[in-house]
Amino acid sequence: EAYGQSAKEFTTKDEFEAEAVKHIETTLARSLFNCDEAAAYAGTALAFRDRLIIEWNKTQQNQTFANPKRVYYLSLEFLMGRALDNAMLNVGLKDIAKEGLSDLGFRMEDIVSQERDAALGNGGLGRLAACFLDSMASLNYPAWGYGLRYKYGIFKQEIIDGYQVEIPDYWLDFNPWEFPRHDVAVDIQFYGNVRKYMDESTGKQVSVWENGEIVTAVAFDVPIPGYQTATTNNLRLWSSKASGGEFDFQKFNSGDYESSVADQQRAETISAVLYPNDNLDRGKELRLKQQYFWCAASLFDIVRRFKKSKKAWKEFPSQVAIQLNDTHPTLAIPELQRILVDIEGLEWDEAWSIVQNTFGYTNHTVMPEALEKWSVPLLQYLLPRHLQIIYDINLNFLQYVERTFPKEREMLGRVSIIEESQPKMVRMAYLAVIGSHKVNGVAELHSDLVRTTIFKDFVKIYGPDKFTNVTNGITPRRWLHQANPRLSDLIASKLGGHDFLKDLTMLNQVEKYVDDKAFRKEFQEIKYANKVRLAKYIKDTMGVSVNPAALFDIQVKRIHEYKRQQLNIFGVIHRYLTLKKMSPEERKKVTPRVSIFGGKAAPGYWQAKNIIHLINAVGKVVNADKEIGDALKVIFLEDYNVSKAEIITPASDISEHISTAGTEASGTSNMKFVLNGGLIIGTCDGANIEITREIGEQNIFLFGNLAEDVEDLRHAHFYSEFHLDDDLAAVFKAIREGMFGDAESFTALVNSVTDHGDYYLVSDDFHSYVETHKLIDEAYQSQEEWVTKCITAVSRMGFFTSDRCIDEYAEMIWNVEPLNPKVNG
Ligand code: 26W
Repeated sequence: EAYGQSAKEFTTKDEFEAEAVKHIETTLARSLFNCDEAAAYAGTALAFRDRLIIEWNKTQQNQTFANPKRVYYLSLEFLMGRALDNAMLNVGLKDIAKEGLSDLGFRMEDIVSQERDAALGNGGLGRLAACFLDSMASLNYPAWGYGLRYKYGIFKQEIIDGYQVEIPDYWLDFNPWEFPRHDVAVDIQFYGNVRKYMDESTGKQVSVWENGEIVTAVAFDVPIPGYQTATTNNLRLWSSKASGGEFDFQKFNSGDYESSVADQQRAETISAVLYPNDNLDRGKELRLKQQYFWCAASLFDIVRRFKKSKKAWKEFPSQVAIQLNDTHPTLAIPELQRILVDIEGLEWDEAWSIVQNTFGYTNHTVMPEALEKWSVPLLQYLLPRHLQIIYDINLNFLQYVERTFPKEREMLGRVSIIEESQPKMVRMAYLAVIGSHKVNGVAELHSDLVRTTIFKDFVKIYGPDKFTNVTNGITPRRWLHQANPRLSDLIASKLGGHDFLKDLTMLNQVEKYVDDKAFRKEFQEIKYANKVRLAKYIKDTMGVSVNPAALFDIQVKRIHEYKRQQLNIFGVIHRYLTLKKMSPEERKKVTPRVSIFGGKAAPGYWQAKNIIHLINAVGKVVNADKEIGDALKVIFLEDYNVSKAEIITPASDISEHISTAGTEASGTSNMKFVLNGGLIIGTCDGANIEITREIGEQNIFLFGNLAEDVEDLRHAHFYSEFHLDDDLAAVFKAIREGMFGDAESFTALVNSVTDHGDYYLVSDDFHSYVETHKLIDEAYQSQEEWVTKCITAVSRMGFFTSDRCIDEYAEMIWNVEPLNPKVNG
């Protein structure tokens, strides 16, 4: 009610203008005479927000009335990016808004880019959650997202003198897309002790968790509109505040003002900042507090909603499906058991069967350093009752294993939730497996590795059916239609409209036009225009001119040794050395390249920061080398995020997905690049394998060793004599001799390959990588064949929509159905 009272559903340009102007003049209290782009953005956003609210309220009413089984997607990260463009496209009134803004003297792109990214995530896992929300709404699933409302999202990255510098991302000063629900507040307990007593009337032992510290969770709701449907779902983000209002008034009145403020700040710290580690578990107490705070608030909300229906507890799993996005929300398992047993008074076994039938767990990584473990002493201190429940879950489980496999006693230590280390640790992935009815990986190879490595024993214990695969997908609304409207419209012109955005398998009809001259020309022109746009962005932000006719070679993702940006930059250095040896005539014949990098390193990940430094140092030398000119440019784009990805993704000729085989669970940007008419160079890893199967191996550049050989190769680095590939040795020599400045700062990076076992197998894959890049240069020379590959690949990407993915989850894991959005006002 703070933002004006009437929520008119505008449908024409004039009505839109009237709404936007009304918001600018009244909600923002600004005169149209000094309406700048920020105000125009705010007015537009508020006008569209009004539209969303109407649909949102109807959807929630409809869901309450029909009371179907709902999906709850628990994710500590939602990497949403911007909301306005998405809202306009989903509502279907972007063109009207564009004309209206133009009347007011603004360009749509300028207005849309006023919005700050909602960057509540690190990388793949967080962006996947955002794509899933889009698909669940677009397919009319009654679904809720639950997350944390971080005050600071992922840090902003600046590159200063070639080094990453982190700037806090305070993003909430104007956020029209969230609605505080001060009436939806849940008190969450930490610390304290457990008192046990015998209930005389029932003869049952009762546990009471008491004397803890209370923090209040307040809900902030974000509407999630589906594409061309009335369904508008809800993303509920929890914010922490001190319980009992602003201050503890007792302390305040007794003169202890400081400690009253300190309590308040301590409470607010819980939802203050997103942990910026990707694929690394550091076991920090505040992170555990975040996890419990969010799980407990979400479960309270879910249970409260269920209880309104007055159904019996055994119906709970028929009404509620909860998906755990990695192990981060695993505490929801003992928390639901605690609610059912300690608060609702159910028998342990009945409660446990409800728990198991409610949860599904998605694993996103098999790398040991990313698997969460919490120390027993920390859990004992912070969540004493949960630790007891975890021990009881473990006892029951181990007794079952012992009964079932009496001859395999050595298995017990391996599968125990408790690792017998010093201190003892709780293995969250095992708890997640034991507490769920389905466990899935995110691409076929990854799901195979899940079954054969980290959860091998559990496959034996539970049978193979508990473990399954759901290959990741991406929303074509944001990643094709919004990021690349011209390509979307070209496809629509051949397919009789934009229906393919709701059924991406229709893309296969594009293959008919692969030899159509006009279609090919238009396709090429679109790619070129997207490259011109990126070139302009590079010029504007970095002052470097790049030739849009050069081959754009892009690697944008979190910086991590397993993703091997170091392999890429070593390859670039090799290219530079090769060019330097050539005569000017020879050099003119090579395919000109622009090597583009982007991505953040976790602030404490020193080696990743070295990689960023090397890329920037190489860029500085190469880009200033007059002899080289357009033949090679090296760009590190600052602060890679979702909205930048929308500019970068459509502009690639080649993108790099070159992780050590068996380490990248799926990858999702690989799908985005191919859908946008770029080819990829990649290892046989994650979803690259399924992309190859779909688009054909003549349309992808695969290289490198296979996952099945990785173990032996690592072993060989330690036990056989090591001889470095000549080309890679020359690259290292150039680095050591200071060709890119300060040789010493790159020593560790080089040594990780030469002296420390080359864990990521850079040297093993280098030759094959360089040879494959030569094939790419050649292929790019014959543009006709290149375009054929690109168009063919696009037409075969239908499988990788997150709509397919969500339908698979709904059918195999959640057992939920879409709910028709009745438009009944
Ligand atoms: C505990 C620290 C931590 C934080 C984040 C550990 C692990 C993570 C994530 C699971 C990392 C992540 O984003 N994984 C990526 O998930 C994507 C979506 O499934 C996959 O496409 C990527 O391959 C995978 O790296």
